[in-house]
Amino acid sequence: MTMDHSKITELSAKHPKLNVSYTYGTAGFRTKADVLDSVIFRVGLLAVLRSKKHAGKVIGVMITASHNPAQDNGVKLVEPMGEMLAQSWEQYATELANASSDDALIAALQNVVEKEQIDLSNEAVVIVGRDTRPSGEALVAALTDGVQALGGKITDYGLTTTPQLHYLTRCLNTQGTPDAYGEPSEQGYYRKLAEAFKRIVSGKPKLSTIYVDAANGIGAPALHKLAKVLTDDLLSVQVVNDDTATPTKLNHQSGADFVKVNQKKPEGFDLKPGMRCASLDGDADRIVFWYADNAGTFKLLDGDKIATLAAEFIMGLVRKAKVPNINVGLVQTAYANGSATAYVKDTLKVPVVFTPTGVKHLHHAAEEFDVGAYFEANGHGTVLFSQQAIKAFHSTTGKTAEETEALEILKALTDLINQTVGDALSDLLMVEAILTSQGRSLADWDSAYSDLPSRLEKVKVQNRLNFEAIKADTELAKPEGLQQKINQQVAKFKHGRSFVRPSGTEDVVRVYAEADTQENADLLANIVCGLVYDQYGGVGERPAKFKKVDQQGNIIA
Ligand code: 16G
Ligand code: MG
Repeated sequence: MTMDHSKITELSAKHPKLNVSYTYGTAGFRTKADVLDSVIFRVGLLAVLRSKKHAGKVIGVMITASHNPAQDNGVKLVEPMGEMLAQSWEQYATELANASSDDALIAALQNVVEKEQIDLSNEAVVIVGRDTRPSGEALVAALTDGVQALGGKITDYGLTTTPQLHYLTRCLNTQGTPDAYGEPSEQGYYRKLAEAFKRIVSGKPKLSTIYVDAANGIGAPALHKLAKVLTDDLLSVQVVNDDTATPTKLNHQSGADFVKVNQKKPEGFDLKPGMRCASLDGDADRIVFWYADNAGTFKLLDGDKIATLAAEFIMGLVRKAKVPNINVGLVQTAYANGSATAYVKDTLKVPVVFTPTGVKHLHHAAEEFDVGAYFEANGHGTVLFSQQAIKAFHSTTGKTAEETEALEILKALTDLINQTVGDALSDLLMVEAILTSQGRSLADWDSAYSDLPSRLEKVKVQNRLNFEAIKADTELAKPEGLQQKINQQVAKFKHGRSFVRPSGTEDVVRVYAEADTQENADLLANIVCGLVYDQYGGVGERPAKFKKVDQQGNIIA
């Protein structure tokens, strides 16, 4: 069987390539929505090939730009078991997106078919979901053309959160098998989570209301629906920032990214001591928690705090249930707070593995453990259970009431926690289930360890690809000399740590700094930003707060 070149050409003509160059990066393709039409069409073509490569298994496509502003959009491919696209295929995605003519496009497709030895007579099935961005619908139409140009079938699931689309993909591919993951529908997703949550919290006193900032995105309607299925007696949720009808409000002064980066509450909250709050991002795959302490000071519980809460709780259950040979591990990135890493290693005595930024890296590292918790500080993460662990939980019989209860909770957690990708709704219920079980407040959870003050900045540079991060993003191999200069500055600060890496989602380099006080963390960040801007190709207006450093490393302004 061969590809129908005339059909590809005919449909491709509806989606002309613009004079823009595209890269399938950490978060798939992500840029201004108005330059994405041809890219999404071509992703449709690639999704068909990926499905054929997997002998007709369903491939997921999610159209979202997460926490980016409303005018952006993007696309990510999802593998049959719900993971992110295999890294070896990212290059094909980039090649297809940049093919400058129909002939080049067909040649690029042919190249994938040959290199991957794809049997074109296989079926191809693609599903698509999108977030609430106004550009989403037209992009789904472009994707549909791409899928049909190669003879694939496509089902549009409409508005979904990113993790729901991952869930649906896995459910469809495992339906009717011993690995069946759940009912492949949005309601099936809510029912699965609600039922698992109930198994953990029933009979325990309900916590006070949790106020969830949904960033005016898809998480808002999803959470409203989940709350309905959960019923009031299990969890009291109030959804704030749920205006999805006003596109400009999406992620505006709200959402997990806003709260984490600015370390302050989002719009729409009259924050009082004792209130329990959380923020989702625009596609509901991140969550952070926050509250005001008795003095009214804003306090953030980020991905690191979620990871340590989960790891500690699950480890305790495994011990109580006396399930043998279960190793628990935690995966972090360079953005993990130094205190979090120390707490995990020294207090919890759980091994920590570091990977570069980006879920695909963390996810695979977590799969190496029986119970692998991975969280980025920004709130994206989940806990993975190996098949062996799940089997062990089911085949172990508790000898005491305590053992039996621990086993029941472990089993429920394997259903409650999304096994495909970090999921804000699932993580919300996981945290609430743990806190309910422990009868614990946010402040008490927070007291496990104190974060070192930190600062995250970004610098616009001529070419961020001149910056090459190594050692799980903790150091730079390029540009020449910069790492030594950073080291020289870091050495001057107590508990100092700083690293620079090129962003995978924005045309900037990111600068992270940590130190003993907020003032020092800010100062270190501004010194490193100044170094990058002044000596390594900064562009645009120079922020006044960036420090100037002479060749000896002394601050001169
Ligand atoms: C994307 C990644 C996230 C990462 C972030 C880094 C996924 C699903 N998301 O949002 O894991 O933390 O990019 O962004 O992989 P940056 O490269 O711009 O700093
Ligand atoms: Mg997101």
